[in-house]
Amino acid sequence: MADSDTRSIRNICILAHVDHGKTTLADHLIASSGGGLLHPKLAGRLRFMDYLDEEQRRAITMKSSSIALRYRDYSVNLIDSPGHMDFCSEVSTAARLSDGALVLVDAVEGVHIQTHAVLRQAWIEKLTPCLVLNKIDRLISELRLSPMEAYTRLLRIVHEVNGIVSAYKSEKYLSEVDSILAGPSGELDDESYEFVEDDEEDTFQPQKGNVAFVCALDGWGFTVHDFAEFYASKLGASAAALQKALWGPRYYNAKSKMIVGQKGVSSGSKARPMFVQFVLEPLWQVYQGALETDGGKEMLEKVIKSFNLSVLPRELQNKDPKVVLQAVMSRWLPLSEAVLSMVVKCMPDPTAAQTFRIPRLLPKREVLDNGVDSNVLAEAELVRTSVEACDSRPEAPCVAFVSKMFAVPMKMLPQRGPQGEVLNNWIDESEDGESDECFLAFARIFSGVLYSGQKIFVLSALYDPSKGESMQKHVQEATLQSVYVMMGQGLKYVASARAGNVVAIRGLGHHILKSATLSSTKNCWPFSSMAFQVAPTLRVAIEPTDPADVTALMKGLKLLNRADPFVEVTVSSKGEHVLAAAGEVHLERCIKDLKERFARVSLEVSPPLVTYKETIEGEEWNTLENLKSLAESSDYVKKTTPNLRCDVKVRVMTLPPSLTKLLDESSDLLGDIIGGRAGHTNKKLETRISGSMEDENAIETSGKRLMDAVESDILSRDENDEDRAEKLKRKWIKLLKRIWSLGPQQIGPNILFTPSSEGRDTEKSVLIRGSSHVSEKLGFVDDSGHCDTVHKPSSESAQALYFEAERLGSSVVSGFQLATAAGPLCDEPMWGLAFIVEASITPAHSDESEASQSQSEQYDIFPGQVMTAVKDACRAAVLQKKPRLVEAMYFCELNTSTEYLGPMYAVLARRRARVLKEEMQEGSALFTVHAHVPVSESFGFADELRRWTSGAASALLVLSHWEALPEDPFFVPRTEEEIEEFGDGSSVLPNTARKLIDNVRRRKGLPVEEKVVQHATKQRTLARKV
Ligand SMILES: Nc1nc2c(ncn2[C@@H]2O[C@H](COP(=O)(O)OP(=O)(O)OP(=O)(O)O)[C@@H](O)[C@H]2O)c(=O)[nH]1
Ligand SMILES: [Mg+2]
Repeated sequence: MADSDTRSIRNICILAHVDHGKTTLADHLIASSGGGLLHPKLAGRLRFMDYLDEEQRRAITMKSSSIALRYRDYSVNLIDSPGHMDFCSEVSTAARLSDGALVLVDAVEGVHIQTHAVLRQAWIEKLTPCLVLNKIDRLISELRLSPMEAYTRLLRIVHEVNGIVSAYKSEKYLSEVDSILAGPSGELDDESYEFVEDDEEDTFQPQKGNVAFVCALDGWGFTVHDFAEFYASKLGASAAALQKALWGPRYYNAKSKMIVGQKGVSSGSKARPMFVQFVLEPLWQVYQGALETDGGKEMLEKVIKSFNLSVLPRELQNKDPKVVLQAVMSRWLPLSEAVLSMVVKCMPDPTAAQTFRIPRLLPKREVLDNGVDSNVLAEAELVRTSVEACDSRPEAPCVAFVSKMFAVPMKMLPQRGPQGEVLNNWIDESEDGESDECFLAFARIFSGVLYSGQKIFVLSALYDPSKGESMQKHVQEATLQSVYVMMGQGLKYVASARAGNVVAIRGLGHHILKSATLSSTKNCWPFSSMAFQVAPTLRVAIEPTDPADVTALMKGLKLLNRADPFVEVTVSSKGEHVLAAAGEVHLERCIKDLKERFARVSLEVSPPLVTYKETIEGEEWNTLENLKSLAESSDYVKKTTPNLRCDVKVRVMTLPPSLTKLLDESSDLLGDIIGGRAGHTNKKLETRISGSMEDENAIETSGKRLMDAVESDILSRDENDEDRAEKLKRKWIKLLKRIWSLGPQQIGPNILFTPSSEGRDTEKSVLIRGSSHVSEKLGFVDDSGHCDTVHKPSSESAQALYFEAERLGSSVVSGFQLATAAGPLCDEPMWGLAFIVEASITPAHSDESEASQSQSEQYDIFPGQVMTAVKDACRAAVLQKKPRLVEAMYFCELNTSTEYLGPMYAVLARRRARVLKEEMQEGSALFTVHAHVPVSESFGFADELRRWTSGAASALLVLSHWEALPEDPFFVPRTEEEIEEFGDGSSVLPNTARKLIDNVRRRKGLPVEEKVVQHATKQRTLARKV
């Protein structure tokens, strides 16, 4: 094959929000160019790419899969992707392997959350996008818009999509995403319009031919180019000039036969933009003629005649006007022709694409170490150059990227090769020889030629060729068993495949868990990791119904983990197998796969494990007096160790909210800086570039960000009183110099401050001071010397006590860690709290018997006692200060038509949702509602919504933030008014917070205070009747 072959390849994916019609569009492309795989009659209804049973049953796509099409002289690898939020990881895997993206938008529903997400994905992966506005038919027959109204709507969507892309271009996208998630102020439309004012040219311009208007269901579609060609001869203008005029405010002056701008039309005239006049109006006439007026076949016949369409008379006589309409329209404006010619024209071939995608795929690496073999680096550079050039010669280094592994049943593998030879399929690659599943790698070849039987290196994302032998564990050698071209579910065996192609590879099941780089040489950098939109959040514990099946379950989980790029399988501290999925639909499919394919045992699935946090009510951080009194006030909890040698006093208050949020979000980075959570930070290490320069920057910026967070909170509260705000700020700066530890796990959103150093030590008692070492690491204090200024006692016994106090510092920290890891309400981690622990120790009593003293020294139980005392005191302090439960919240976007608004609100109310914004979509009867829904209430939410609104409402959930429940879980009526309102408390039902707490406690096997006899009076009545 010559180089021209690479030039005639297009690798494209279809991306969109759920249900906007991706798979339906794919059907038509397959029917026309798939070599007879799909009969045109079935196109749009079969949903060929949704070949899994579960996908057909639910009518949504759940995985991305590829199919090789042939259009004219081009070979097009088409990847259909899912639009549901639960499967967004599959969008990442699809985008990595493609060069172009068809971004679909439903013309009725417009831009949605997932549209933003896929545009972002395409932008990150440097794909060339084309816009496809689908479901144009709904504008005519469902919304009954006039052509002019429809035009305004389409214009708006194109505008909006351009706005989103240009926001990414100007790198403002992060703040924009935040504003959507923030909800109430997220007036997205206005903002995105602003971005359009950018000097940059719009990405999507119908007059340039990269926007198609289609109806995937009926199989028709067009770009402006198609109409320009048609009218060119009629109007006597050049097609190129017409194409430019067929979008935007361009008008046709019939008298002068001129195309004029806005100024050229008199205000009173009924002039419509040319797009309306020449494109939409004829369409509307055909549709309305066919569907509405009885026997209105004239319009259709006119079209058939003027375009010389070959429609069979049999089709025209069909009783169903929709069928007739479809037959005519799909011949007049064939969908696949419109879309594929746009793809071929506007999207780059692999050679062109790889030259500009290379910075994203294989970023240039600076090797600092001089001791590296220059040959290695030279070869790595050579490999990079051949990827950049998409070198498809056999002698070029072979490089491919595997974006996911997927399992297919053994029986699906082709039995025969292209010449009819029998293929050796039965080399069993599964560990124990029992599995009927075969793992294939979904890969794109970026350079060289890949062939069956080839020996190749599998590089993990952490591999570094310059490090030589020490990198052994990140590189493996594998032999490729077979290479296949994918045809949806089917696989076609090929002996070899060249650069620029998308293939499935067998033989890597043991070597790759999720993704990897393949290379014929070890001297090659791994491709950069893919970007995922969210992390798996829904967790359940799984156990086999029959305990004897536990090995099968473990094996099944291992297979599942490999087959699904987005599942996380872990073992909890209690020894349960915990499965984390992206959402309910995803989870359900995972369980089904486990039961039916991978483990084949019956399973018990726990209710979702929702995590909560615990905090206290109040804004003490915001009042000067409280900050001051933190050291002195009598508002503390005191505990004494059993040997009476240590008194622990604990005070607690809340942290400013922004500080809490920041601590929580930057836990990975803080972990690196503080060096606390070794082992947990792997994820970060992968992407982190080591080197002292970066480290120092990171420290400086994270320190500064903490300060800024506090400051912004202070300013937001004390706008009017600058003096007070300034004082408060100074106080906080001082306080931040005293951070002893963060917790839980050394990096959580809770802070332990060192006790104020003013306390005096005496012969009889010494304070455990601790050190502000976290503040030092964050660069808030320069040296640790300030502790030494404390006057040290002189006598020998007092000095011994002093050293003991120093040693006991770590016990205080451990106590704090334990307390923040498990709060008093239901053993969930604490959230946003500041603790000050004053623990002072006294000398051992001299009258203690020698024996007991030597015993306690031998086992040294004192540090343990201090730790327990600190832990108990911290927990007690929280209980004393109005404890509150904190729960995770989803941001939820709902769409429904007006008549189902009532039932939808009813469902929202039952789910404790808080509505943020509701608005009617312009020009339609659709309502969009934004709300916050607690994660704990979200299970079964989508199903309930569907049931109550007869499927008319749809909802999408994205994890948003943590929020404290305002209710007091221990509420009992006390004041007179409360007693008047609630009675003496015997009939008060537990409030939501209490119910949630009790549920968690029950799950964890903690004691729950419950009344065994709920309604004693009722029981008495029963008894009397007997
Ligand atoms: N009226 C109308 N309906 C359409 C059109 N295109 C698709 N649909 C319908 O929209 C629904 C969703 O279509 P799919 O192709 O499954 O959507 P999808 O984007 O693949 O959905 P996911 O893969 O689940 O994200 C189906 O009921 C289609 O029949 C269209 O042009 N007009
Ligand atoms: Mg689909």
